[in-house]
Amino acid sequence: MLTRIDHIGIACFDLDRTVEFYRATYGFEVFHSEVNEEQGVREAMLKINETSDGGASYLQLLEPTREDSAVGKWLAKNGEGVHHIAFGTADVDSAAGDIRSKGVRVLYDEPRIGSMGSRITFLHPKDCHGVLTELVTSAPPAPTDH
Ligand code: MC0
Repeated sequence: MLTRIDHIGIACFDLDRTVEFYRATYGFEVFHSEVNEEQGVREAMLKINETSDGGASYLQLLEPTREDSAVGKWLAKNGEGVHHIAFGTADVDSAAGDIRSKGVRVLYDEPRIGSMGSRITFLHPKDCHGVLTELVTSAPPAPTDH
């Protein structure tokens, strides 16, 4: 059902400086960046590796776009660091339903739009031993011209 670590979300105060740290220290380059206004984040995805399910694993660097966003509130309380983990699945609706049936709070009634057009939902950290946990179904690859 859950077939990979899709990403690890890392909260930071300054996205550009944090991207530069990961580039200079480890050689990781930005694969994709975007602003997600609904989530209140500016983000950079650093691809670490492809995975055997056809997906990939990323580090996701997150800078809040507003103080009252989830990441803004978390940063004010905790400072920089790992904010959440995300598991990849081919079917986020099914995975969320299955996990909800086990008594874990799923935060959204319907998945929302995440990085790179993915569909995402979150599990409450208090039901997951303190770890904010995200479920992700990647967007299908864009059709290629032949
Ligand atoms: C909050 N808590 C956490 C936490 N955030 N614990 C572990 N990890 C986190 N990241 C804990 C707090 O310490 C607090 O515990 C309790 O949960 C309630 O937190 P709060 O500060 O009062 O905040 P709430 O309740 O308003 O919101 C917490 C909640 C929220 C998890 C429901 O952050 C949320 O809806 N998160 C999901 C969306 C999200 O995180 N978006 C940003 C990434 P105590 O013990 O003090 O009561 S967007 C993203 O990642 C997208 C773009 C993508 O992947 O594509």
